[in-house]
Amino acid sequence: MAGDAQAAATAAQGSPEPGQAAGPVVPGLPAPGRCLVMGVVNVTPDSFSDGGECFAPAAAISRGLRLAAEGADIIDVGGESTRPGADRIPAAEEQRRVGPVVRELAAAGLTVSVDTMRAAVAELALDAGAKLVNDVSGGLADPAMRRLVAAAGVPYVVMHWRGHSRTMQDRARYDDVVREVCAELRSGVRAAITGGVDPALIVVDPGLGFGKLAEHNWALLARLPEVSRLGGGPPFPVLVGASRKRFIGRLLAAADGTPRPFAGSDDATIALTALAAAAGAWCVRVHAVGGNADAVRVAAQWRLAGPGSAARQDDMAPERTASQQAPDQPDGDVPG
Ligand code: PMM
Repeated sequence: MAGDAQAAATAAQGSPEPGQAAGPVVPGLPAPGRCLVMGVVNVTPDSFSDGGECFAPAAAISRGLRLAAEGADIIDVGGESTRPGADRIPAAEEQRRVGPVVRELAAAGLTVSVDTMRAAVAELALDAGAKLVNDVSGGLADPAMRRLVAAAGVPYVVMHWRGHSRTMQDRARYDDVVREVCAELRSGVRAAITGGVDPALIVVDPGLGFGKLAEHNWALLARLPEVSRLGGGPPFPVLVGASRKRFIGRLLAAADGTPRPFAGSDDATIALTALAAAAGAWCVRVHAVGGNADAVRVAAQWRLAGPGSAARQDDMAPERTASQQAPDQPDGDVPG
């Protein structure tokens, strides 16, 4: 039962930090009573934002340990670049990249998630000690993924996704981005639940930058409570991955229009973290942890002090139960 599972998870992971309001809880993961911070370790030569820095396993492991020391609650290890235009790599190469890093970080006692679209990679990572599967394709890239996650009984991030990186920006066409992303996420969540995944273990993610233009990302960020409820229904925990994405660099462009480089957008990421956490986000996925770890604490205090506190109707307060079924709103005429 989700109620029991959530209570057990909270007990296992410790009580909320002093003075913190309860937030969404995902069984088996840390539950400090505030928005979680997920630190990114990309074991790739060519990622979006930090490509190449952690390609060697030793560098990736020490990055993960450092991010945890700086306050990351979860370390997200990925071996395949998802930057726009990227080509896929073979599954065996992805396994070779993430396996040793996940194993070492999990052995050091960290909560590790694996960022992969492939069931075979997720399986290897779970065997190596990962506790969460972060699937940017939301179950669309590999038909075996939902079965694997259901059998493993681990938390599962269903991200909004319309296709692989090579062509995803061609699909950045929406009439009403929030409505369409919610509807498409609803289909992914429903498929996961139909495939046997416990609804209490599902996290949703609007997929910022994946088949989206800047205006789409901003609309989704400004309406996170609707994303959490997939347009109208009980809330799911929401993961937000805005860190170092191009739409932030464009916002901060120089007078001549040159986008701000990735590393120069960390302060803006911290601002977004505070806003997302204050709106009730469950977790933020970030590259530079320190300032974001401070921001989620500021946001928790902000929520605690605000009118109605964590029970506000307009946000993502925890009211889900295991009896929650697949959301049943119609998908409408959303393009596939
Ligand atoms: N973004 C990237 C990779 N993985 N996972 C989730 N759940 N959400 C995201 O927004 C997300 C992700 C791409 O960013 P990176 O290359 O900077 O890691």
